[in-house]
Amino acid sequence: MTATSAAEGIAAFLDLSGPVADALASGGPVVALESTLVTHGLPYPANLEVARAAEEAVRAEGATPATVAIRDGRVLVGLGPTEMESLATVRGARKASRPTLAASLVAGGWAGTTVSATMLAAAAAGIRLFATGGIGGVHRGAFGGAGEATLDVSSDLGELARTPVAVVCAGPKAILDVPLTLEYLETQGVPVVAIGTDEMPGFYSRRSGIPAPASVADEAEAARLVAAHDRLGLGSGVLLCAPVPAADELPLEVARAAIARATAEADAAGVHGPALTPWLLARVAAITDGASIRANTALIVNDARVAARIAVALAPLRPEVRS
Ligand code: PSU
Ligand code: MN
Repeated sequence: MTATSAAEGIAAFLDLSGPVADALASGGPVVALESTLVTHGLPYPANLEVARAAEEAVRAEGATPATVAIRDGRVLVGLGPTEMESLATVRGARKASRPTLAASLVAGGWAGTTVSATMLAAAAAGIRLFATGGIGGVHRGAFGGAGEATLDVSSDLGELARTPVAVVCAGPKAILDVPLTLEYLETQGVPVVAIGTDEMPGFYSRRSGIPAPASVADEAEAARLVAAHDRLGLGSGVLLCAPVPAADELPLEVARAAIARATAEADAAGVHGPALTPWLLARVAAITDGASIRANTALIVNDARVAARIAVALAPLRPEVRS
């Protein structure tokens, strides 16, 4: 049977863990977590540590974590400890996004789900909040500039435009063209909201030097905004941005220099396509002697905590429990 909507189609591939199924059935707060940052974004064992710590941070706030990943043709929503370990250590895991979702399911084995694929799974499962590190966006040079246009724009942006899930991140990844990413999201009708600051959080760094399109004071206000956006039925997501904790940030100048070098090296090496983001993250980690990994880990855990607080505040604002 051909499904008539992504929610209906993906629902047939979902395997919810016991705790996630229970939480959803009772209308409790649930936070989806993605897994490409585990399979492609961070090296072992930092990847396993952050996956566990992000789940712990969600639980500590009274919500249920639901890490999403693909295994053997099924979309798992909620992983047990053994599954988490396999995901973090398996070699050759695929990177599943909207364009590669079908291939990742057909291939068998493990795939990490990117922001776009995780949003699709969350929406199909009835999960409203989702935490990641940094969303994908418009890569530098995507629309030309010094060289030829690459048109490398992450499918994360199209997903935010068409799937009603609120995504908490520490800003678009700093390896991107952040101003163009914000323009693209505005064109696509996606609210971009910074929490507790007027500036866009800069992923590895608290600051970016770029004004945020909108701001809220705290998680409670963010929850009210998400509830209002939901009631409008616009069908799109919301992007909520929380800065990396000060103790673990990369100073903005250090991050900028490392990214400039990594980007030039990627150009020279001809790296492009889905391999580009993981390649740049790994190069920045090497150039900063691992300092970027510490920042990346801290911001992911912080985003999970913030998303859980919003999910808890949102639960009473949304009495209509999905059946
Ligand atoms: N956040 C991180 N590390 C990551 C990612 C997010 O801290 O590796 C992943 C997300 O899964 C996001 C993906 O969707 O990077 C973007 O990849 P691309 O630019 O190829 O669309
Ligand atoms: Mn891309």
